[in-house]
Amino acid sequence: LSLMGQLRDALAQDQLQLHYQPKLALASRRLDGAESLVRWQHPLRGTIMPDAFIGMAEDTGNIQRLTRWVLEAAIAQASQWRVNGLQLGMAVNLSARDLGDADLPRYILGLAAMYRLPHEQLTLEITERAVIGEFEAALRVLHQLREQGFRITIDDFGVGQSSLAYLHKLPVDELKIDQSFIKHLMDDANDRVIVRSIVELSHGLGYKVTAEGVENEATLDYLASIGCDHAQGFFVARPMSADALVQLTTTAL
Ligand code: G
Ligand code: G
Ligand code: G
Ligand code: MN
Ligand code: NA
Repeated sequence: LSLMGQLRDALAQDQLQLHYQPKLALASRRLDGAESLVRWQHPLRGTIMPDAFIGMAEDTGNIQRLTRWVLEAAIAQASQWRVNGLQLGMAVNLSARDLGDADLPRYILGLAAMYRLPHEQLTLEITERAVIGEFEAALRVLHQLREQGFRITIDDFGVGQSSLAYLHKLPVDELKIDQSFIKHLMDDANDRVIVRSIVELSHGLGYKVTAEGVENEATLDYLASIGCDHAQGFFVARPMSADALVQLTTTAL
């Protein structure tokens, strides 16, 4: 049986699992959130990473079920942390197809109510690509989510076919600078110009800004010095289990 055929079973048989990558607030140097990243624990092939099956899920009509599974698992986890006294924002990646699901806002609203999660603690990460296709429909979904107090982030900012002309038309709370601009930041003056400009653009439009792919301390310090709000990356922490994340946030950094 192809992987495609097995994805449906994976959903039914609880073979999916979430890892969480912490997010560091640069002003306070505190971990104050996490991004959920899905993995498929395949009984024979071991761990399969999302790049190998998200596109497939989109092509085979399984993405709606997959996204809804991820949303419920992530919201349940954030709610659990909250009950245990840990205030951490939770970010969930949406795929391009998800914004064509007109019922998504109602589904998310239902989960937030069921798990008693304050809406501002949930962030939906979308890529620029996601809003280009069915622009009007995507815009409706995003507006409904944001009106309910959920947060919207543009993920991988700077590498999509984004147009600055429509950026300000999107209901957005945050830009996440793509890791390709961050990786060589301390060796590449041009990347520093680009990153400083994105930080200024974000703040000028009233958005927060996160840098992803931070792999060393010099980069972290530089980002803090230019007023970037949050950082994510292997230097801060790798994606990890929920338990490992709790350990990390409760021990001093
Ligand atoms: O750590 P990593 O290999 O997990 O992530 C690879 C890619 O898969 C990233 O672009 C990430 O946004 C995407 N991804 C991870 N988890 C999910 C998910 O639950 N849904 C969607 N649509 N994409 C995800
Ligand atoms: O009452 P209910 O279980 O639906 O609320 C769950 C949580 O979501 C509560 O903590 C409540 O404060 C929050 N919440 C409910 N509706 C909204 C809303 O419209 N906006 C925001 N920001 N939070 C809401
Ligand atoms: O597209 P998105 O930003 O959602 O995907 C995050 C992806 O980036 C995941 O695959 C995650 O494991 C990976 N990632 C997170 N931090 C780093 C980092 O510091 N370096 C590298 N190379 N990858 C990272
Ligand atoms: Mn992301
Ligand atoms: Na990203």
